[in-house]
Amino acid sequence: MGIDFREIAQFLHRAETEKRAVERITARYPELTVEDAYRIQEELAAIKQAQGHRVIARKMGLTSKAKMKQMNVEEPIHGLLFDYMVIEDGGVLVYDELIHPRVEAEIAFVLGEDLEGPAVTGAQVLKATQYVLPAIEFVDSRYENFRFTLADVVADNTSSSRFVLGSKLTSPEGLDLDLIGVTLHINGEIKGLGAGAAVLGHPANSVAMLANMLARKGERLRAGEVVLTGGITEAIVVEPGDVVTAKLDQLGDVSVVVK
Ligand code: 0L1
Ligand code: MG
Repeated sequence: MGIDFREIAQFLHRAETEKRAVERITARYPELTVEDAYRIQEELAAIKQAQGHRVIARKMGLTSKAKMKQMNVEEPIHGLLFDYMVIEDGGVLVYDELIHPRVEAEIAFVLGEDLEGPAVTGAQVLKATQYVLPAIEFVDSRYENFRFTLADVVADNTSSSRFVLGSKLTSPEGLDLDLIGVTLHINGEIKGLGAGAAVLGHPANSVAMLANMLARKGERLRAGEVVLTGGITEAIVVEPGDVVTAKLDQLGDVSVVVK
């Protein structure tokens, strides 16, 4: 008998709603492929949508060379961000709603035009982009100790949990997004830093890759979509009481309080 993708999606959904870390699914199903994992991610999305949640953004993950090397993978991954995951700039992350959150600083894109793969380039992305803005992402793997294979993390909707978008919208025209400096502060102390180039050489390449990956299943990115392009800093553990701020050169700041 084949693997029951729906049952695995329900298992991961329960782990998220019950805030309980679980054993990675590939311990049970070592034969699970990344393709299977995207099918599980789709089932998980269907469960959330059936409960009334809406997809409001997409994300790319594992977009830095360091993270790809660490995971021994050659390709980043993509996931979906839902309405219940958004926190307003300056708002509150309720720690008890999550399992063991970690924070990343990112650049988000808002598209002004559709993008359809399979051969979208970073230059085309920049032409199609209306705005870029600073973003914070909290990843919260549903797996014990953040230990997983590529298939596990894809099935787990790429550890998506909460995200914050900055309030300043900037046209990408004339900006070198690869050279944008980023610092991630916790309680006023710099805990991570980097530049836009940490994301596949240029964050626009991340959006291009997403459009090209979606083309494999006959999907495209649409005008108005928001895409978080991937962590520029490493993911840092947060605790209740932390004030988290990401500062992005020319793009502005975005912050959130952990309670
Ligand atoms: O957003 C990301 O780059 C993370 C993807 C999943 C890996 C993790 O949970 O750290
Ligand atoms: Mg991320």
